[in-house]
Amino acid sequence: MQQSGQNWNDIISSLMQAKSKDLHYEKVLSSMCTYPHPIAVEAHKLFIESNMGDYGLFMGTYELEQSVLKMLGNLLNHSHPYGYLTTGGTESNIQAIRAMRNACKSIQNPNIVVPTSAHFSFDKIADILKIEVRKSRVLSDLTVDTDHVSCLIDENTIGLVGIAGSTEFGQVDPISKLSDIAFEKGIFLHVDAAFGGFILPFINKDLPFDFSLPGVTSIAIDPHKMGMSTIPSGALLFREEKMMDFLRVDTPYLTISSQCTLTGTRSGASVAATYAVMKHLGRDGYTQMVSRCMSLTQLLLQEAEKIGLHPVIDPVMNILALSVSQPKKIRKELANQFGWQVSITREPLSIRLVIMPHMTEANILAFVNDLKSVLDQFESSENNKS
Ligand code: 0PR
Repeated sequence: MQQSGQNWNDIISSLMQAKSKDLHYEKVLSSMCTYPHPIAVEAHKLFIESNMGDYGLFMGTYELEQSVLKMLGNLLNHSHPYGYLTTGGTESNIQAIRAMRNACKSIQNPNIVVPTSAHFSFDKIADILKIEVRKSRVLSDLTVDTDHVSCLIDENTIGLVGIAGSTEFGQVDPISKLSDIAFEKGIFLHVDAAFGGFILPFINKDLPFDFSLPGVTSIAIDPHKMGMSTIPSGALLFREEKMMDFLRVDTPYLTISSQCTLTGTRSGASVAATYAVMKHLGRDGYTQMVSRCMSLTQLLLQEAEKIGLHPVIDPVMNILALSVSQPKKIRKELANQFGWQVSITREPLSIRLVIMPHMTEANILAFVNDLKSVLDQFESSENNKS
């Protein structure tokens, strides 16, 4: 750090220089985040100093958090859920499994069963919580094979995880079957709806995933993904209050006597942002936004089919995975020649496109045009070789 302070003009110029190197979301088809809603941004700014780590000092923000939990409970079929607003899906997943583990202290070598399609936060969980994470195979439609889940359960299994909107393919596991298994075995079931939680309640698909299923004990849902809130905004909800006690530590010198959260200091700005955007959009606003993303996904699918490409699965959500022969090369060329950001999936290999609210019809058409041009170049270089 330099000795004397800089003036704002100099600072803003270096900030803007840095920002000019950041990509704009318009050409990003690889992200589950998007521009936050302007109302969320305003609310975030208003509460910028609020620290939920010591919420006795910020009782107004605490009340907003309770309102958000109530709204999320309403969305997920629980009239009075317990939980808190996290930094995102990773923290929610860690805390859900930590609560299970602490609830089963008598089990020496606990394990959980998650689908192979689970987000990599479960690998962090294995490492941090020192718990065995067993991976269950998926069927050809990329939903978890519940017969295999049952095979992997033993006397040390404390819980299962189901995904409602998988990271790579946007697929939804048969949560109601997992709920039956968990209920029957008397073990926990955590649903990772970090992405799908703000989609499934707004589309007409018979894919139950929430607290309406008796075996579901906790849910992760992220306002900073399809909820249009600011980063960092996640949420962890439990069916029962006692699960919070398994996370509780004493905090003797704060205005509150204990904390159930993973982080200490915690953004109250994110709480206000999530409250504001949920109040502002309401069910109608989210339904409109999600249905627009789903229509754009269908448009992208139709246009991709016109150039001879096929989806790995019929998109359930606003994620489209296209089977192509050289996904890594295609990804590179799309970025280098045209500035598009796409990602690739592991198994099966494909290019993965997430159609977030920042996408437009014009951009979808432009993207398919550029994708065709990359595929044509590959074809002609193959022809030249032979
Ligand atoms: N669970 C699911 C189903 C997820 O898809 C993700 C993240 C998480 C949990 C973890 O959430 P946090 O990252 O909020 O802790 N899914 C995206 C991914 O890892 C996150 C992301 C978002 C990645 C924007 C890139 C990006 O540009 O792919």
